[in-house]
Amino acid sequence: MPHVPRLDAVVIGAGFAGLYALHRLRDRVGLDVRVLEAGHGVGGTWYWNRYPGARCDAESLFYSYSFDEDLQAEWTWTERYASQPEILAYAEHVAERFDLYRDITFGTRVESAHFDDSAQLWRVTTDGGEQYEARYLVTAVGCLSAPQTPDLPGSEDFGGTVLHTSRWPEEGVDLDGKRVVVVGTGSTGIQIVPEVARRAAHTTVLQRTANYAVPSRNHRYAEGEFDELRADYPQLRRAARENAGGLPYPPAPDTAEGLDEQQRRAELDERWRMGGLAFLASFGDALVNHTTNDVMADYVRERVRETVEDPETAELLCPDDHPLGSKRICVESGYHAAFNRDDVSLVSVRERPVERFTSTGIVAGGAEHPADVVVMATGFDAITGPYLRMDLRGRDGVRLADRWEEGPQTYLGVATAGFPNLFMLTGPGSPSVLGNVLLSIEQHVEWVADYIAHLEAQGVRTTEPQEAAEREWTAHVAEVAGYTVYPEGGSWYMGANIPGKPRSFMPYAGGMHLYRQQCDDIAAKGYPGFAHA
Ligand code: N01
Repeated sequence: MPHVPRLDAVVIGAGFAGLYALHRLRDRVGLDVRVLEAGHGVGGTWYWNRYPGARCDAESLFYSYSFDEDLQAEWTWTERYASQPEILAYAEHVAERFDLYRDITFGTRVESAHFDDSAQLWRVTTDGGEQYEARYLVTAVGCLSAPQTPDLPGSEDFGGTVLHTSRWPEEGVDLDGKRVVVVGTGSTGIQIVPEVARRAAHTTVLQRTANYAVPSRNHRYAEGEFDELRADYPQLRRAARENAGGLPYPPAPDTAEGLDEQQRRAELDERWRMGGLAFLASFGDALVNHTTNDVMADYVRERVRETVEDPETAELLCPDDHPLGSKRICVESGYHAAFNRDDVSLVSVRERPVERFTSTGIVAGGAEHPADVVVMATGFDAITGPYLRMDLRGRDGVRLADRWEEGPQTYLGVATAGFPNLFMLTGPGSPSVLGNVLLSIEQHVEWVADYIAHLEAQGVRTTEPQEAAEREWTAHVAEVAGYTVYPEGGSWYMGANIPGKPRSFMPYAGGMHLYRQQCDDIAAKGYPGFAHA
């Protein structure tokens, strides 16, 4: 019989959530923890997404851990928006600094986790056949970690290279002088296109949906600039925690309604000048009032037409079928301007889709596009995908895929009924991706670790949500989303990018600050809504 390690907790994933969960559960709560990670290093999304141009669209100042004063005092970011290599280096630094590596097993993908009712344990099996037993299962699997590639006929005949952006090889890809086709114009496509255009002989961009993209205004920090910003950390971190998106941009008018054209423009010009996601916060009701939303959308379209020289291309790049922000807004550095190059072409695949590969290219928009490299910037089976691609089974062998057949159901986005001692970090029904995800991660890890410490102190063996509490929370998540424009975008937030996936707005849109209050309130009251045994 192979030896099966018995642990207090198995954590799946060594991204920012998994790293902090390991630190908190091991070093604060005192548990014996093992992290199982599919990649060969820490960093999660920043380990996998190595494509040219990959960087964070939240400012480095906010997209970093706040839990340790010395860490934040000593780490220096070099750019306003950190690039993938810099964020990866930060994750590695954190893993070293808190001595995390010794409890992480790399190159190990969890294939299944089954709850054993009689032993009251999770039995975890990996792709290498190893097994683990643990009292707690903590999923730090990320929201955007299950890549989605369209299933196109003819791929076996294609003589070139096909790559999904989130599986970009560590050694890079030689794009110099190549004919490159990029499929997809979400945040990833919008980041990679200018980089590809700089190197390729010809770049063809296949666009199904034009997305709202605002300029990043990224820059390298000048000498001493970051030190000055960092000096404000106590206040900035407080402000982030009190903010709906965890990104405390300067205060904005409540609405564009009732303002005259000049006042609206002044606000939008200022936000455009600031760059980045601050634009989404130009008016307080941007995501709940169509009048405001239309004003902002018109402004973005106007700026696209100003930037892109060819009027037909400019029109194609103007988003026109969803409210601004209902699909994740993109942050660009030279995306629109790239279409002013002679060697970059835009092809709409809205009416005539991407059909198939040939031996020399790809057929899309009714024509064949010769290609040496096809880049699939086609996104992810978001939020629930990473869960449902594993074989997760709770009490009585019930499969999570069956429980969530009509969409995810959770209590606080942290736990799901029938799956005892399973804690999801940034799970469906939590704010997760709707803002500064690192702050979401910290809040989740701290809340879960405190709860586990409570369970340990009380001698509780298992906890799971009561079905009524879960129903109520799931209905609340849908109700809050219903007040916003979010459900109107055919987005990955809604599961709309995956054929056959149930449509429901998966993140909690009520704001990170209010979510935090609700979680704290539940903890203060002794965790109502959970059943302890
Ligand atoms: O994925 P997406 P992503 N034929 O799903 C198109 C985060 N992120 O990797 O919109 C043709 O947004 C699809 O078209 P449509 C961020 O949260 C952050 O870009 O479905 N096209 C769409 O254009 C982001 O939102 C950062 O009509 C097809 C694109 O592929 C999330 O990750 C950077 C197609 C997919 O866009 C996901 O972004 C990068 C097909 N068969 C990502 N299938 C930063 O921090 C799909 N598409 C900056």
